[in-house]
Amino acid sequence: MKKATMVILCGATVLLLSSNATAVVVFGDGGAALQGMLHSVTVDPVGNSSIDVLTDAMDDADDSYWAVSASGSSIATLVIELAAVQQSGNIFGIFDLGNSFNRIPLFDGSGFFGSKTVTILDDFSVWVNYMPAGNFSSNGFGYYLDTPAGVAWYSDTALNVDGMDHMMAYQGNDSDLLKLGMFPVGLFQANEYILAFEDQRADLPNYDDFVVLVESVTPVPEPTTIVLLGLGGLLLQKRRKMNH
Ligand SMILES: [Ca+2]
Ligand SMILES: [Ca+2]
Ligand SMILES: [Ca+2]
Repeated sequence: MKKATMVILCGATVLLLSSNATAVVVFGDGGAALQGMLHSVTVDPVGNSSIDVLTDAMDDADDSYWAVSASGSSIATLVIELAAVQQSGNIFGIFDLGNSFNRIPLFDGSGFFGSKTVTILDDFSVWVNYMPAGNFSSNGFGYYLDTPAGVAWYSDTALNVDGMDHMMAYQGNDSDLLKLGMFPVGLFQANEYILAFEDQRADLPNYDDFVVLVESVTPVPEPTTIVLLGLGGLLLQKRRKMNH
């Protein structure tokens, strides 16, 4: 058992060194549980997802914050479908990009399948299934999983008490056909993402505790990235001015 874990870790290190473009994630189980879950919801190719949970995960820096991608409408709506819950008691929801304490719960884990429609209006009021649910400071948001242990895990790893990545995100590949619970079969489109959470405080997670499919969203840069880019731009301008 120990030997197998070592091999996975070594493999990951080698891959990290050889390629910066490929996101490599260390799973405690080599990705078996989550990969099996994706296989089980894939109807074409039947039982064989073409998403590789190890190599197709988004970079952790890119999966922290999101916005609704629907265009040409002042009403921005995303749909979240529950794919799998391992343990009830977890609460999944979205939080304000500007304030991680400002959270809106969406699923409480009591049901195994369900769908919620989230709408963010021009005034950044947030509506769930067309009922008022709260107010954000922008149209940017992150995802969180609150656990019965009293610890919440965020898509922004910097907010996690153990400093570890608790959410994997996989973008639709425009080819696989998925069937989630009672929902009709649908193409896993490029504006759809599967989010997979790990609810334990563990060094080697398997990300199979809460899995949802989110539709009509697009990742946005982390605030720190924006700030750094802004600072870089200012410094560049200053340098240019000094040269003139
Ligand atoms: Ca992540
Ligand atoms: Ca992240
Ligand atoms: Ca787990």
